[in-house]
Amino acid sequence: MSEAGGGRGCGSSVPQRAPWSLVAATAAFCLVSATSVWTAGAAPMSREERQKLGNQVLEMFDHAYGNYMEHAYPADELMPLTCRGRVRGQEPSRGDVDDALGKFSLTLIDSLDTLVVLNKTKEFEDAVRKVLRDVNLDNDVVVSVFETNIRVLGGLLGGHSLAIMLKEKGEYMQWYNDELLQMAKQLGYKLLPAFNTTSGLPYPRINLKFGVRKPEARTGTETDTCTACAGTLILEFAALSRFTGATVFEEYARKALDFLWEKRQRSSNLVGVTINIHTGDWVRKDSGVGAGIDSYYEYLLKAYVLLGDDSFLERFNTHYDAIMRYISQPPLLLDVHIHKPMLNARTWMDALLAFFPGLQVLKGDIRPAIETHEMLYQVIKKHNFLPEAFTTDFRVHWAQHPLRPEFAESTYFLYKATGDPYYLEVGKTLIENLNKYARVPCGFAAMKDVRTGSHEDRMDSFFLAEMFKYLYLLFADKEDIIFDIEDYIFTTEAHLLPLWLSTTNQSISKKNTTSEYTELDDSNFDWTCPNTQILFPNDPLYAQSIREPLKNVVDKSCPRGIIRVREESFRSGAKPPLRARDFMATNPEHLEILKKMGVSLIHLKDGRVQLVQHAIQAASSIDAEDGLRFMQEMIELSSQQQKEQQLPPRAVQIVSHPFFGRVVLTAGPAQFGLDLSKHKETRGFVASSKPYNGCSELTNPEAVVGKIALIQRGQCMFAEKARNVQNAGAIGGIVIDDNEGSSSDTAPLFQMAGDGKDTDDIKIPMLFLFSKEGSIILDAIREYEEVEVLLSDKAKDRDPEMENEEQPSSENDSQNQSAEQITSSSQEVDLVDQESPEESSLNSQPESPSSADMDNAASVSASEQNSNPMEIHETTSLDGECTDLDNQLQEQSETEEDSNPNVSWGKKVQPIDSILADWNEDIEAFEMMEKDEL
Ligand code: DMJ
Repeated sequence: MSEAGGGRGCGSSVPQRAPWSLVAATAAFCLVSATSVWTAGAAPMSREERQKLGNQVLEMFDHAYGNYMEHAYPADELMPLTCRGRVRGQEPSRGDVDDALGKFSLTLIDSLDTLVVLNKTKEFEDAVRKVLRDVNLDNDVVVSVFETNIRVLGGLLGGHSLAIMLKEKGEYMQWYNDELLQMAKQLGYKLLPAFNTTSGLPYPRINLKFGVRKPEARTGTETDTCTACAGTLILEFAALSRFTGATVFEEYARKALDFLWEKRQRSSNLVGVTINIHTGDWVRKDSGVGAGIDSYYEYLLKAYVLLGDDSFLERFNTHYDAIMRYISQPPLLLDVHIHKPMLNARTWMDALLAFFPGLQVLKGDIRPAIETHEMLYQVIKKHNFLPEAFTTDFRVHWAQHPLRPEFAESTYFLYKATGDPYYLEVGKTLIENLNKYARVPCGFAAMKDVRTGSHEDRMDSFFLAEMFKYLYLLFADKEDIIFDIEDYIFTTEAHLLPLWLSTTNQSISKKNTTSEYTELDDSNFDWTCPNTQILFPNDPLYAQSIREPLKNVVDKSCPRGIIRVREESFRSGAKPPLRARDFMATNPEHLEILKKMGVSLIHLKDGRVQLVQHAIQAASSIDAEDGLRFMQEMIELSSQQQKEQQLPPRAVQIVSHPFFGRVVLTAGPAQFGLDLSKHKETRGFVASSKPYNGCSELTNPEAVVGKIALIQRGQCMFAEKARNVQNAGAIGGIVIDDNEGSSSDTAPLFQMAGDGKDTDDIKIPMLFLFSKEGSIILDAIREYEEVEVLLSDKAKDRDPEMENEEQPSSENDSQNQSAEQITSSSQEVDLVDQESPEESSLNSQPESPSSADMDNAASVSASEQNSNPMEIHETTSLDGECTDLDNQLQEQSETEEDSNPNVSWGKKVQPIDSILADWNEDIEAFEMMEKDEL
C-alpha cells in the first residue's frame, strides 16, 4: 500500500491521527482486525462455500455481460426480455432515466474495472480495445451530467487505473498508452460547459456534441438540479486533474461543492433535494440521505479520503451530526424539512438510502449501520428485493426494483467491518434471489413489481459496475484478487481510483484551501476512523446483539405506528382533540370540534365529502394548529384507504420452453371475472381469438377451448370480450393493448372496468397487457408455437421439473441453466382522488370503442370508495409488540427533544401567520416530494 503525507486520518496505532492509507482502507482495515476476533455468532462459512458463492457470482456476471455483448453491444444497455440493445430514440422515452444513455456503449464502459476485479483480465483487455475502437463521445444526444460523470468518466478512469496497474505488473496491457485517460479527458472537456453558471453548480444536462445553451443543444434552459447531481463530481474530476495535470476539472468540482456548502441550511446544517443553479435557492426543502442527496455526502467523506483535504472532513462531519440528529431514527432514516428538521417530510423511505450503512462503516459509526442494514434486510426478506420505496411500516410504496446495488454495497462494508459471517449469509440470499426472480434467458431483468415478481425490460449498467463487484469481493479472499483492493477507493458507481492520487498534482487543493479549514480540532477525528475498541468490542456477538431486537421489526410493525411518534412531537406530545381515524361525520360533537379548528365539511354534489380548513376561522391559534394536524392526518388516512381499495397488478408468467417461468410480465387486473388473489392461479396454453378483438362470437372456438385466449383491445367493452371467449370455452383471457409500443414501463397500469352491468356471469380470469408485453407472448408463439402461461397475482416459483426438461439451445442458454398527495388548494382535503401517478395501485379504465379514448380513463369513483369519512378506519393494530416499539420510539423522541435546543419551536404556541406560512411550506414540500422521481 502506498504511503503519502498529503492526507489525514486515523488508525489503530495512532489513536487520533495517523497515515491516511489506513483511513482510505477503512473497510479492509476492519476486515483484518474483525476476522481475527470473530469467534461466535452466526456459523462461520467455510472457505469452500465462499469459493462456491464467488464462482456463482462469476457465472452470473458472465450471463449478464455475455448477453449484453452478444445481443446489445454497442448499444448502451441490454433489454433482457426482448434480448436486444436499448438504443435511445428507438424505444419509447422513459423520461429522465434515459438521460444516462449517450450512445457510448454505457454498459461496456461501466463494466471495465469489474472485469479486472473478477479476474477476467483477458476479457478486460478485449473490452478496452473495443472501447477505444468503437466508442464515440461526440454524439448529438442530451445526457445527464451526473450519470455521465459517475458511469462513463468514472468507468474510463477506473479502467485506466487498473490498466496501468496491470501494465506495471508486466503481463497484460503492455500495449496500453493511457488511451482511456485521453478519452476521459476528452469527455471531461465535454462536460465543462455545464459549469457555466454564476453559482458554479452545473446544469443537469448537456449535449455531448453541442454543449449547453446553443440552439442545437436542446438543453440549457433548466433552472434546478439535485444536490447529488451537483455534489458528486469531485472524485472523478479530481482524479482526472491529478492523472492529467489539467487542474481545471478539480477546480470546477470544488467550486460546486463550496457553493452547496455555503447554501446549507445554517440552523439544521442540512441540504435540500433540489437547488436553483442560478440563485442557489433550495427548490425542494426536504432532506434525507437517499434519492437526490445520497452521493453528495458520500463524496465529501471520500474526497477527504482520496484528497486528504481537511475541509471535506469537516463538512462531512457537520452534515453527519445533523443527519444523526434529525434524519436517523434507528433503524429508520426519514426525510425531514431543512428548516423544521423535527418534522418528517415523508412517511416512506427510498431504496437508494441503502448505501448509507456502508458510508457509516467508512465513517466508523457501526451501530446505526448495523441497525439500518438489518431493517433493510428484513424488507428484502419480505419482498425478495428492496422496493424503490417502502413505508415506515414496511409496505411497498413504489414496487419497482431496478437491480440496485446499494444494499449489496453496505453488506460488503459491514462484513469488512465486523467479520460477522451473518453478512455472508445475507450476500448468499441476494445471489439466490437474483437467480430465482431476476434471471431471464437473456440476462437479468429489473423487477417491475416486487409483489407480483413481474419484470421490466431493462438491465441498468450499474448492475454490472457495482452489484457483481460487491458480491464477488464479499466472498473473496485477498489472494482471489490480482491486486490490492485496499490501494483504491470506490466511487459511487464502484469504480476504482488509486489512493496514490492524493500526492499527485496537488496544486489545486493547496491553492483552494481556505484558512477556515486549516486547523481541525481533535473532535473531527472522534468518529472518523474505526476506533478498534468500539468497532470490534470484545464481545464477538456485538453485531448480533444490535440486530436481535430488530429481528421482527418488519413482520410485527404496525401501519404508521412509527411515524406517528414524530407527528405527535409536533406539539410536544399534546393530544389533539380529535384524531382523523376517530372522526365520524354524523357525530355532532366531532362536527363541533371541527368548527373550533376552523375545518368545514362540504358535501359535494357527487356524494363526496370535502374538508376545508381556514385557520383564520379557528377559535384560537392552538385550535388552528390542531386543525392543521387533523387535516394532515386525514390526507394520509384517505390516501392510504384509497390505495388499499384498489387492485394490485397481476402477473403473466411464461412457463413453457425456453422460458420456464423466468419471464414474468406485469398485467392489469379486471374488476370482474375470477379474482386471482383469492383463487389458485390459472395455467394454460395461449391461443389467439378470431376475431382478434373478441367483440363477437368466436369463429375459432376449437382453437381456444381449454386455453387462455389472446384478444386485442378496442372496439367493444372488456366485459364483452370476456363473455365471448368464455362462451368459446376459454379458461382465461389476456387483452393486449392495440396502441403499438405501449408498455408498462412507460404507461400507468390500470384495472379493466366492467360494463356497468352485472358481471357475475364472467367466471374466467381476465388480465390486460400493454402492447410491448403482449408482443413478447405473440413473438414466443411465432417462434415456439406452443406457449404456456400462468395467470396469477404473484409469480410462482419456477417448476423444477420444467427446468430439468430444458434443452439448452445455445451457449447462453446452457449458462442460463446453472443458474399523499395534497389537493391543489393548500387547505382543502378532498377525501378521494389523492392518488399520485407514481402509486402502484391502479385506476380503472372502462373499455372504449377505440384505444384513442384511453385518455378518458376514469378513476374509481368517489362514491364507490370513501364518500363517507365515517368509513375511514385506521388499519393500525396496536398489539403489544407494536405498542412497545411505539413507546420505545416515543421515549427516544422525547429524550431527543428534551436535549435539543433546536426543537423548542415545537413547544411554543405559534402565531397564526407563522402557522399558515409553515403549513403552506409543508404543502409545497409534500407536493414536490410526491412528484419526485427516484
Ligand atoms: C448508481 O448509479 C450509483 O450508485 C448512484 O450513486 C446512485 N445509484 C445508482 C444505482 O442504484
